[in-house]
Amino acid sequence: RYSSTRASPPPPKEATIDGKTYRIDEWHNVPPNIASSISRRLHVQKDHPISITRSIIESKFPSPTYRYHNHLYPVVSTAQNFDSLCFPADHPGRSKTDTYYIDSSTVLRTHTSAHQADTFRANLSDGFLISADVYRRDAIDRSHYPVFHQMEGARVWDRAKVPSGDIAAAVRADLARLPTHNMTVEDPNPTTHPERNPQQDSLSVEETEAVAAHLKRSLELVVAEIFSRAKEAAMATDPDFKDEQLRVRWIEAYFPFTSPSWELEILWQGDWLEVLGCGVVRQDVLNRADVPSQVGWAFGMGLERIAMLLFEIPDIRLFWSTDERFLGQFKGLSEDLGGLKRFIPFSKYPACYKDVAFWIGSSSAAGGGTKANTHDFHENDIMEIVRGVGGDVVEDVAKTDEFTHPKTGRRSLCYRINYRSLERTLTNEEANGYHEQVRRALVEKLGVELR
Ligand code: FA5
Ligand code: MG
Repeated sequence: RYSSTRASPPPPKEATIDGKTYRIDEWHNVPPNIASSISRRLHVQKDHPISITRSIIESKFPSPTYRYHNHLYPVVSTAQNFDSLCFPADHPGRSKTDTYYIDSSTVLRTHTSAHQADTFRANLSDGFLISADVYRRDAIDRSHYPVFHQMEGARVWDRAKVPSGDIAAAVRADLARLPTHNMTVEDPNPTTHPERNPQQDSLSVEETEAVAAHLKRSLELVVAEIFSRAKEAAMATDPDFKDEQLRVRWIEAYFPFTSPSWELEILWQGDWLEVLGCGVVRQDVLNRADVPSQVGWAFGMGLERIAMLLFEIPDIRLFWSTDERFLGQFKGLSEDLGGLKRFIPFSKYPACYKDVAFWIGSSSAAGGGTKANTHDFHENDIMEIVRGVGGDVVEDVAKTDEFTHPKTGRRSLCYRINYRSLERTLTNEEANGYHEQVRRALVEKLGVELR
């Protein structure tokens, strides 16, 4: 029934995305549900929690030292998204399994860092914040979504402009001008480590220490602000609210465009939630952006993750809801950031779990034929198929079983899909309808054999 030899129509040569027409090639992999989210621009939508979160963070990076950019277009070149940031040619982030390609040299930005080099090159201010929608083929769960929002921040100092060319002294002076906070932050690692988190040759130990300290303080001030507002919001909603001990920690990280690098994690509802990545900007990035005399830091923060903490929003899909029961809870906040309240979930509708199990890899069984099933796909392909069929009705997709048949050597996978609308109870027939389409799409698009 699902013969893989069936002739398929010739692929189209162009695609329309957000009203613009693009030439496409065999790299094109942007599904319609992803393309249609470009027009939403939640980070600048009045009274939307992502936009409110952005404003609160912006208030901790004052103008004119920092300049804000909130309208950069999401279609960028691979040169902007990867090359300008020193991604090696074989970096997995470049693969079609992780990134949405318009054509072989044009992508939907996977991070706001895609605009770092251009913004450094324009050299309009000592610092900048870029907030925008970003796109990634990724897992599906309550803190991951294929479209989300990031805020990029950066601060530079120019060797040619600081007094006596002393960057370390200039950075320390700026650090001394920053406010302090009284939050406990776990930071067990040394600033640099020769193998795990090396210092750059172009900077002295002193300079690296100063830039790292300014970076960490700046970001801790954001977290302290979010925590204090989250507490206010919680108390406004629940006068008996008990303040829990919040835990925040710095861990070592790796990015091709910063060194040393870190991530900041917050313990939230029992799990460590990664909220941002950051580091000392690689001199190569600044050199390629024609500002070789500058030194500085950069970070990239997940706005949904911060908004979830701030308002206690339990599921990342809610940000895309147009239901008044969601949006109505944030009305007027753009004008009065002081009046934050916790989000009150509308009742949680029942979950509907459905399993799908299938064989992948070649089969020598059925009819003694030698026809091979392809198994040339990535778990993200499964996620995308499920999301393509069920949209936001899919809460979660998880692999529940995997084994290799001892005789045939074929692999079997089983996934459990949770169908649950945020807005109403799904009937079993509806869930079965989605599930049947998912099963069919897995066969048609991935060539698996259902069990
Ligand atoms: C980056 O994207 C780097 N560009 C960050 C950076 C910028 C590092 C500048 C150094 C200098 P990462 O892939 O870890 O890093 O993503 C950054 C943040 O985005 C994460 O910490 C998380 O908060 C958020 N994030 C990542 N993937 C998702 C997702 N699928 N859904 C929601 N939020 C996500
Ligand atoms: Mg990360």
